[in-house]
Amino acid sequence: MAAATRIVGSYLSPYVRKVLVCLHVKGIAYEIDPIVPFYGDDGFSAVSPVRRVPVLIDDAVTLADSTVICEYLDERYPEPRLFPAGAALRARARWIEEYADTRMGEVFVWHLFNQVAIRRFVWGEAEDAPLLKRALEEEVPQVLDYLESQLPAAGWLFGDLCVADIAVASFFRNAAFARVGVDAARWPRTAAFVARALAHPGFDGLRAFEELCLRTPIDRHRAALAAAGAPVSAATYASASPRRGMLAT
Ligand SMILES: N[C@@H](CCC(=O)N[C@@H](CS)C(=O)NCC(=O)O)C(=O)O
Repeated sequence: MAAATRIVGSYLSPYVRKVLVCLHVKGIAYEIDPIVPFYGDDGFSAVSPVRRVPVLIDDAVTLADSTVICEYLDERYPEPRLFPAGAALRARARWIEEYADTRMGEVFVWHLFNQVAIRRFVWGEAEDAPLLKRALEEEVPQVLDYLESQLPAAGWLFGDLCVADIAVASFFRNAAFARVGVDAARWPRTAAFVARALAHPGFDGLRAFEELCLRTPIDRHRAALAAAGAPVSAATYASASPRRGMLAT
């Protein structure tokens, strides 16, 4: 029997990863339609009007934003909690999640991963070398400086693993895909936090599927993932040719 919860979106997306780790933490079974968003068909436009992943589809809702999805999961399936208790800690968790989704998204997805992977493999274009250089020399260090001031020396940001920890860690997989690591001599807390988080079973269990996608042509992701045991859905929004995204960043 198909799982009641379907996630639309590639294992290579940090926003999809954030949702998949939250599903793992809550022990919710899901199936996945692992499309790269640019290859979504008209049906994808209907469920994701800005043509972005992840999308969650279940018996009650269709939602096309990772933050909205994680909040929904936390309200519908309350234990274990994805947010700390108390107004101040909850607000701080939301802020760190927002910082990850916006600034880390801009730098780690658009200025790094998009340059070295999406431009080449989806659009057949060369990277924007000045943009990539500025990201590596200025923007990534600026993000790491900020995280170093926020992340704990041990454990998680606000007690138990929460959505803020998961959101931050998710982007470091895309940094790794672009061969960017964290210098532990310069950012020791961040380096240790990332290692700790990515060793969590929620992240570690996705690693083989991510690596498979990295080494497989996009039009074969679905079949390769199914053969490797990923919970691939029978239904798909995949199309054969890509369309440009709708939003600037
Ligand atoms: N705010 C959204 C951002 C999602 C997002 O940017 N997803 C990327 C994949 S990493 C995407 O779908 N990009 C396609 C596009 O921009 O056209 C969320 O948190 O879900």
